[in-house]
Amino acid sequence: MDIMAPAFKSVCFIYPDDGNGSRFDRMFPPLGLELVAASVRDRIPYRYLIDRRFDKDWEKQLPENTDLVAFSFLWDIPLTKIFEMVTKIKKLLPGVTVVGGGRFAEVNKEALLTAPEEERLDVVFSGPDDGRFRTLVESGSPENVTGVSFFREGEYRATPMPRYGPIPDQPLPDRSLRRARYGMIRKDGLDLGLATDAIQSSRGCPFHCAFCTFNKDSEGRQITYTARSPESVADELEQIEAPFVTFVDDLAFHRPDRMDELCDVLIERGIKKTYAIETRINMGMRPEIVEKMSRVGFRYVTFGIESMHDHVLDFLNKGLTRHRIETAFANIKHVPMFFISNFIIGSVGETREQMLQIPEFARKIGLDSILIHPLRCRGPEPLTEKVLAAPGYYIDPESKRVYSDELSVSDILRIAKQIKRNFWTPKQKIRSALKFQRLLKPNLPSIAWHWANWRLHGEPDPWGEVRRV
Ligand code: B12
Repeated sequence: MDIMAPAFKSVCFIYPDDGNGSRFDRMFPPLGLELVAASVRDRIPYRYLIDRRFDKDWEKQLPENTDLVAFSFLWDIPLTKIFEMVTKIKKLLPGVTVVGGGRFAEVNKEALLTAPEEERLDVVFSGPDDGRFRTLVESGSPENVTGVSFFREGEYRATPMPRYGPIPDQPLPDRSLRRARYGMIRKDGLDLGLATDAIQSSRGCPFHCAFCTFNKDSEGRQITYTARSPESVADELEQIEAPFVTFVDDLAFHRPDRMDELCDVLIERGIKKTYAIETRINMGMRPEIVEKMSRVGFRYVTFGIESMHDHVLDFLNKGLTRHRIETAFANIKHVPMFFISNFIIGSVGETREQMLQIPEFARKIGLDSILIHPLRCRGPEPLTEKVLAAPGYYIDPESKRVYSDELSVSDILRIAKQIKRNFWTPKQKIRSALKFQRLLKPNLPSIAWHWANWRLHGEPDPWGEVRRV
């Protein structure tokens, strides 16, 4: 029997420009939308993806027959910018259905759906897609889809949010929709000539760090950690052409045995690339796996240590102690990997002197680079209450940074700069640069060529014309 025709025939996926995002933001493809697009590959005859970081003339690129537009909003973007885009789309494509997903859309769903008709979205998805976009495409009606919000008969409505299930092994993101080159391209136009890609091999995190805003869903439920099978991760890596791949998992090394299996599969299939991951220091408890990972290509590891003072680790609810951090690093310091760590400064009870001890500690345990973040209370995490309950501590309403009677926001920013200066001594710069060169083997002549090209042709508009593949 023939399955029913889908309710839509041409979908255009739109990934917004991220304005003042990170310097190397073109390293990351619109993976979430590519997954959503893959889920309807066999159901929608015409699919098109606009990445506004590259596609400047996006209005002109909207295919004429589009009857469904799907946006992904992962982080803050002024709502007015969204409304402007929707208004344009609705004018250009009368009768079109506009839907959105991603964390920012989820948090702002009510505002996005109750705006005046010409600028509002029609449906907002909360949580990971996991096949629900396909259900909408097939049935045409949001009532049949779980975890979505919409506006009907003058009322804002929402269907019940399902529990996050396990992260699916299939489909793999549809990379065939790409027209832009993703790689180490700096916002000011400097192209380092290294193609990059990203993969999500697990999602969720079982820990309860006080500052974390993303390990819970919009109803406050912890997002259970689940991981894809090593085979499915290897299948995807096999399809990826870029030599440098970032795992966007919140916690890439949570199950050491699975990581061990993944390494075995990669060795068996001869898949050789350079990988970047982010994880906790529990990696240090299984040094034999870490050594294998390094052989396979895992070379760039970012940890969330946050602090080396037990009272601060306790305040941040990190579930770590200084002793444990030191033991973990002592076990893996020798492994050829580039180690970076995040540190948070300005926690309740942390003094200026304690913050300034970071560089020495970081060098001692063997870190090659550090990232310093002034503490911020950004959302519905338990931290805000803890900070406000501490006498003499406050939250800056604009930046959400924590400050105190002792240390103002600018004092803390100054300390952050001082920490970086103290860490990056000339000797440290040379040591880290040499290690980076040895492990990641950047193609120096190619970088020099790109740099010279960039200098000669002036600094091009970073958001301007880009070469197409
Ligand atoms: C790559 C990345 C970046 C890159 C982005 C490059 C770029 N411009 O695209 C860089 C490094 C530049 C970056 C920067 C920042 N990032 Co970031 N980033 C990520 C990261 C690691 C991966 C995104 C990804 O590919 N995920 C994998 C895909 C498969 O998941 P997904 O995109 O969420 O899509 C799924 C669902 O959301 C949903 N979905 C999404 N869109 C849609 C659309 C439809 C129609 C449907 C049906 C479903 C749907 O279905 C998808 C499949 O299941 C995530 C963490 C993470 N693991 O997700 C953080 C994350 C998105 N970033 C985050 C943050 C906070 C930032 C920064 C603000 C950090 C900072 N302080 O500067 C900046 C903001 C940049 C800016 N412009 O302002 C937060 C967002 C938190 C939040 N909103 O609550 C996250 C979640 C990280 C975190 N754990 O804190 N980031």
